[in-house]
Amino acid sequence: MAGKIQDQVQQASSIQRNQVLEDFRWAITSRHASLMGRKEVFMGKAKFGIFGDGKELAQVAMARAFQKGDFRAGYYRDQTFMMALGELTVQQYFAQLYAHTNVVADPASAGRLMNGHFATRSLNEDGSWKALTTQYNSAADVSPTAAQMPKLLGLAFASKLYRNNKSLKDLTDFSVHGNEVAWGTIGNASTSEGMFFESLNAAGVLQVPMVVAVWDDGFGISVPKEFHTTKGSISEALLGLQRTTTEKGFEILRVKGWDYEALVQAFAIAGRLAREEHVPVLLHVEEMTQPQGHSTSGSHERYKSKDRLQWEKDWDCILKFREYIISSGFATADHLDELEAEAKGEVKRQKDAAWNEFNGEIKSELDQALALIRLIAEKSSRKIALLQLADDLKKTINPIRKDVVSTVRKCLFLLRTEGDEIKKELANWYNQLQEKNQDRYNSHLYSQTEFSVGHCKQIPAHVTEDSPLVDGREILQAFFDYTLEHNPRFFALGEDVGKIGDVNQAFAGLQAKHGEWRVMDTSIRECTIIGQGIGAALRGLRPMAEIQYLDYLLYGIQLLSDDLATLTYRTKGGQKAPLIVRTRGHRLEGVWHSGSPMGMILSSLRGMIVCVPRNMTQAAGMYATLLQSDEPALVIECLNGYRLKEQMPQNIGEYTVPMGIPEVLREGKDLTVVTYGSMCRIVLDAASELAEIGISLEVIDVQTLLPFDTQGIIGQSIQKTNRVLFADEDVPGGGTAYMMQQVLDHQGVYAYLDAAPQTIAAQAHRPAYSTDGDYFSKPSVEDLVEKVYQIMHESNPKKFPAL
Ligand SMILES: Cc1ncc(C[n+]2csc(CCOP(=O)(O)OP(=O)(O)O)c2C)c(N)n1
Repeated sequence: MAGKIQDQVQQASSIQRNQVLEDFRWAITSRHASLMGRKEVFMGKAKFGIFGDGKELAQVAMARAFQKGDFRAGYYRDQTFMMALGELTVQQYFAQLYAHTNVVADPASAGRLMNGHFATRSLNEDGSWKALTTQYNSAADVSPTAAQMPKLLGLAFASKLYRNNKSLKDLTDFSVHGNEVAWGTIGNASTSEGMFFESLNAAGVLQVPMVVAVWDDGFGISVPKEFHTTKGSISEALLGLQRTTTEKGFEILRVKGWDYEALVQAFAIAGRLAREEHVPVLLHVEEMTQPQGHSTSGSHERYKSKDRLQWEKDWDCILKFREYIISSGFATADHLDELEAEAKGEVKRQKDAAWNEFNGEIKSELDQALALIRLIAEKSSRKIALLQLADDLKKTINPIRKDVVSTVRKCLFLLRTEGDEIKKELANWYNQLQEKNQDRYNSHLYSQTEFSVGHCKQIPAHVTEDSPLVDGREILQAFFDYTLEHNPRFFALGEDVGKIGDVNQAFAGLQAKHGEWRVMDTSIRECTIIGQGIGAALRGLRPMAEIQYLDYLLYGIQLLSDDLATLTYRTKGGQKAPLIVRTRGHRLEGVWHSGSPMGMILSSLRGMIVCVPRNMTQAAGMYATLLQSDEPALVIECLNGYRLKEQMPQNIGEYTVPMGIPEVLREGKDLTVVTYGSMCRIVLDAASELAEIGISLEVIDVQTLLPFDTQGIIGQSIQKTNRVLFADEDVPGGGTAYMMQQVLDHQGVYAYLDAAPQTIAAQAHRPAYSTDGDYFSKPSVEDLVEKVYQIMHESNPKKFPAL
């Protein structure tokens, strides 16, 4: 018996020794990756570098507490953590540094992002979900500091839902009883951002399993922490969040970034509290260092004192780890030196492999280009110039794709007057290469799988004469009721969405009917409402996040733009977050309750679907389409449409409205007006008035702005009317300019136009208050009538004399 216990003790201590040495190996591997990474940038082999040196020890500790099914949402310092988990090889790390566009070489971003942007792949190649509970997961990083926080909240919130919403219990690929922890990392300076505070407060309120580790190295680039944080310490500043024996809140832990044992213990405690009790934890890791400074963009000698630089050397976490290992008797200095030499050799080997693969692809393209140019040169009258271009290309040091393509394009330009026979081969090769480059650099803005909106089933709304006339909001209410019943993954959240069923009553009674885990209230925090939705959508749920009024989308637009809209693109189809953002806008009064900032939306949300339904029947059909697909979307309902009467379709919940297909609301022959949303009614009223004086308008509702008229319906209309006016209530140069550009650039209508294409929009300022304010700020029926009349007058002044 005694022998057995002895064995167990020995086994335990050998496991511990293995663990410590394994952690040392990852820490030192990661350190050498950082050191070599910086050199690669200075040798001109990579454009920029930001590294995780000085933060290694905390990350091996975090990796120990991280379990399958868990999610990380962090930032650019986390290479050690990803390596220790086995989710990032050194070769992949360098592939990203070089911007290798192959998704196998760089599975996180396919060369689309700066180095240090980590992600695991949640999706199979066909866009279907992998079993997330059987893998380690990292949400895809973004560069804006603290923008990882709102989705971190959502990732943690998903566990809360999976634990409490019994109808989700079969979704075991996504959660096992909501036991998954969402682990966040953030730099100390970035905790000054509003998103950080908003996310922490929400996590405390919601009591979600979220661990936030703050990597505190005392600086935010050059600015010391006293300038960033009250009392110079985020854990001090946030003491009010600390839970007590009687009140829920956060657990706040502080630990030094060089203290291995304390780190392992702290992360283990944090993980347990979050996982078992759903208590959020703030883990403030202090006394971290930055041996090579912030990034390759500058040197920290410029702003750190000599004393500080010396302190950073003395308290380097790897140095301290070595001391700890030796003093605890886990290994001798010689043994650690050996391990380090091995790790260094391995980093070099993998770095070289990454470079050879990256460079090899380019070199092969370069060689092919050179061979073709030289061949053609022999037959061409521009021989000397072509050979010169080829020679210049050959001499380029560390050539990149741009060098090859730009040389080939110059050659083709030189060859423009020569026959096809001479240049055909080069031109064909170039076209094929450009197809590949399109895929490398410009693909996956939207889903390229069967889960895209384009693949959704089209089912028309079934309305008969007997279909009852109801308030528009009742159509939405019936739709949401149906969807809550039929789709267990669907839930809605937002300010006033739960108890009263949103301020316009589309969810009225649905919380009482379907429960608080399906239809829920949030506090006033647009940014993290969206983050909550993004995080939950990343974990297989179908959230509908409500922004009470379109004007307040501004609080969330940064996150939508930087995170949600770029997600498919920046992971090259590796992750998806099918979040629907629901809001209402257009046509009320005053600066903050009537906006229609479509230009802002259209410019910043490429990568999302943007729907602008003219009524609630269309809105419900659009929601049905979106819920069939996996693409993120913004739907802007008409604020003045909830009480207007519409006929209730018999197949509510099932009919769909296709994306990118405009609808001709009124046929006409003199002029096409292209519009959407609330403006449809104004344009239709104007059309009726104009009909009385013999002007026939064709009125088109575009229905969705992204995608835009994928079948060229507007162009066909212009071929008939030969005149076009784009109308909306955004500022001039906003939504109307976008629509005009889409039609002119993509629909070849120039030759059919008898009059200059024109726009009519609101005044350039935000609208004035009250009905009069609306009338004088936004396009009215009279404005429309006069504008159209003016265009017709220019065509036929006799028939339509000047006003
Ligand atoms: C919203 C935003 N503002 C500014 C930057 C530029 N920037 C990148 S890193 C950084 C400092 C971050 O410091 P800290 O959070 O302490 O993290 P550390 O780099 O020290 O680990 C700044 C200002 C950014 N990426 N995003």
